[in-house]
Amino acid sequence: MKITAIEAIPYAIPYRKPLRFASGEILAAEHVLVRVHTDGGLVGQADAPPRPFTYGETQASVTSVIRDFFAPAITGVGILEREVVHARMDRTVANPVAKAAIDMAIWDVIGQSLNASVSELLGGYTDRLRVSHMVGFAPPEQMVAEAERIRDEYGITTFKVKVGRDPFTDDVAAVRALREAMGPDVELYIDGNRGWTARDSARALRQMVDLDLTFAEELCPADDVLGRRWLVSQSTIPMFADESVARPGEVTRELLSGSATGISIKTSRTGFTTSQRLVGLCEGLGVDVVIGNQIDTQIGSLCAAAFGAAFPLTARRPAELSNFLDQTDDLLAEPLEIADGELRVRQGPGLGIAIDEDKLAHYRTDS
Ligand code: MUC
Ligand code: MG
Repeated sequence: MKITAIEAIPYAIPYRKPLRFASGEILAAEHVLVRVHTDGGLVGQADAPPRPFTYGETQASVTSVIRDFFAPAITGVGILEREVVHARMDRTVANPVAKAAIDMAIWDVIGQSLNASVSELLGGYTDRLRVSHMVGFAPPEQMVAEAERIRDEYGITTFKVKVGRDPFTDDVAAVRALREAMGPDVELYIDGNRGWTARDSARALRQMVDLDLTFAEELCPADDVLGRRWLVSQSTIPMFADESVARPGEVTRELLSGSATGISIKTSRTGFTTSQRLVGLCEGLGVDVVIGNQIDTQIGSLCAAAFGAAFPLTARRPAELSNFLDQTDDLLAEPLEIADGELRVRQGPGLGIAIDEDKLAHYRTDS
């Protein structure tokens, strides 16, 4: 079965409330729905969430690089020839989110053609994941109210707290308020999106040493090479790399240089094919991972869940799968559900993505 065409459909769905963090803010899901058509009549689908502040891609660039570069390069390639697809796409550097969506849509076709779920094809370890919820910037009392609502409505007890403002006037107080309000039984970890310096990170971590944080993610930029190693060498909790590890070589560099001790895997930026390699790399090195969220829609969260549930290493920790809860609407015909703190993996064939075509017609921005 061969690829005959690739569609890149830009759309916009507003969020109920903005998600704010150190490197940016999200007010609407201005994403691109990617459809891979084949001569067998099967169509694979995935979502591309452009993040200009992280990888430099925009909705317009994702749409045009797919239409003008990737579609011509891989039309005619067989759906099982994933390495050919990647070799051809990699003639164009960067553009991780556009490449990842094409990769996942191809896996969707493969699953459909075999009448198997992608999660089972990848590894089939479990059928559900515990969920971690991301709490964005707001005054401490609002952050606490959000975490309490999410715990009470969805049974989620793991929270990733966004930091990266002024640690000593804003962030430490917010994390402390969350721990005091939620008690010892919830799990808390922090994500700085590169907003702090290594020096302030060290001081802030000392001030939060009694708050039982599980780990800290991307507190300062990877380009602060020695600062980050210095921070890792004295931290009492693991330091995870996220946006600094968008490629396998970057994972190796951050881990072996001692600049990080764990990594976030986001299917939105490494698809399934490369994410699979990252799991092998981390397993071989004995390094912990978290399934991260790139402020994904239900389609993106469904893909992250399919991948996270496939392997013991990725299923070990609660996965970040709940950002879609803040969207006013979604393209999935059958909504994802989080109950008792868990999300069940959608069964196939493929990824099990059914799009509500009326909603797509309503939200697409190219017609
Ligand atoms: C995260 O983990 O950093 C913020 C920007 C982005 O691309 O993902 C988020 C969450
Ligand atoms: Mg992060």
